[in-house]
Amino acid sequence: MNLEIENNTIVKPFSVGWAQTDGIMDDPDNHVERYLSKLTNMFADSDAAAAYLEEKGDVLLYEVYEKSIPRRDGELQFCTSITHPGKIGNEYFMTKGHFHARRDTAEVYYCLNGSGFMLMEKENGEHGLEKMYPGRAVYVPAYYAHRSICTGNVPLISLAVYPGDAGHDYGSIESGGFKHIVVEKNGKPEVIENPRYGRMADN
Ligand code: M6P
Ligand code: ZN
Repeated sequence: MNLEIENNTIVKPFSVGWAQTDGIMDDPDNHVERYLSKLTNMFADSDAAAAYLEEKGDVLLYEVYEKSIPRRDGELQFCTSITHPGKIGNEYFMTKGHFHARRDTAEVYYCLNGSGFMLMEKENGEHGLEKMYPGRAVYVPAYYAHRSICTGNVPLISLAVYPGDAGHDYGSIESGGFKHIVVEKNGKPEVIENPRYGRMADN
């Protein structure tokens, strides 16, 4: 991508529609799909992830519809995030999760459908877990990595808005993971310590 051209792009006023129940944007510039086969290692029980793939085949964990907005200070990125229902072992389907490359940038998620959690963790271990359900908005402060987790039977759909130049940093999450995970226990979601914290990249 040529950043110089991108940074000089003039954004004209526009609007876009998307269905509240399935989160599909009418006219997206980009549609990202994340499948289990590429993400087995992000689950605490990666053996259960491999077994799931073997038994049921590949499955779409989550997807994102977004408009192309210049990645510069002053603009706002916005997209819909759709996390599908399901579990690997007892851990719910979720997004990869990321820090913002520019750490001093926040994000707002407004839940449109489904139910679940937003897990937020700072590099120093401080964390927050907020419930997501229709009509609820979550504020992810600057310096917090964040991940959407779907704990219901239908997709968790949110609108996300964040600074134009925030960027995504997946590195430390891919290698170390989040300190906490959300699992089903006695039929209900529960947050526990991640048994593979710090060594998610190991097999
Ligand atoms: C939300 C936003 C996006 C993000 C997406 C998927 O829609 O936060 O910026 O890309 O969720 O999450 P991830 O990038 O962690 O896979
Ligand atoms: Zn973000």
